[in-house]
Amino acid sequence: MAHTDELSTITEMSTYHLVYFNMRGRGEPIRWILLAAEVDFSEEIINVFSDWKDRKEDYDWGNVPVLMVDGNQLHQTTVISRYLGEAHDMISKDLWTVTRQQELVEGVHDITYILSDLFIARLRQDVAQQTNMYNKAKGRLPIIFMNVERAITEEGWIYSDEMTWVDVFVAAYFDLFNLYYPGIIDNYPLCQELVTKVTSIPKIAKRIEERPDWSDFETPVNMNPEEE
Ligand SMILES: N[C@@H](CCC(=O)N[C@@H](CS)C(=O)NCC(=O)O)C(=O)O
Repeated sequence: MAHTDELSTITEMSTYHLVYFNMRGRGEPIRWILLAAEVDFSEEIINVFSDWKDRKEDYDWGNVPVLMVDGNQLHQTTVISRYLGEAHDMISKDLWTVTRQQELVEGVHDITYILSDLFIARLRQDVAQQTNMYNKAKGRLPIIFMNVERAITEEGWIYSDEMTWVDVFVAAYFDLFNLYYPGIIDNYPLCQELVTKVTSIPKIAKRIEERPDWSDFETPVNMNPEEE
């Protein structure tokens, strides 16, 4: 992955400010990549229920996460994550490998749209829609785990012999998915091992230990209306 010396110098000196809700959600993979890269960053936590309506228009795309890079807004979870990976040399080097990695990243990230529909339905007490989304995600997750399982190399990383941002991104989401659907990762030993390795990175382990409890919006409690 070629980037010029000039660009590398700029990114090494960049300041990062992550803006997200009082949730794990799409903020968590970005936080974990920042922590794995061992770079300084500040954070702004917006309360989704009380403060978001007054803040939404501050952001070019009207949503978060936003990574402020030297004061510039960067949007889109997977783009922010890839940018940080490139800027801090947590990337594979050839085009086909990074493309296959991105394929998995997008496949994993797609689930977030189903989960957010589920949480919105739960908030609206729309039981039919919540059940539908719960089952949709549940049906989709094994496909995701299976594809990642197949992509993990003997060294234990995704299409790579060393850790990249993709491993951190995927592990952050797998950690969340396994909390939402307990035990869903159990059939995928390589995925489990990947999560264990990433969550053992000291700064990430500390984040997991200290992170706030779930917000009401995204809590795993009462995910499945049929179980209540
Ligand atoms: N494609 C965007 C989706 C961002 C998104 O929908 N964010 C949600 C929070 S996770 C949001 O800002 N919701 C509030 C709103 O749209 O008003 C990404 O991947 O970052």
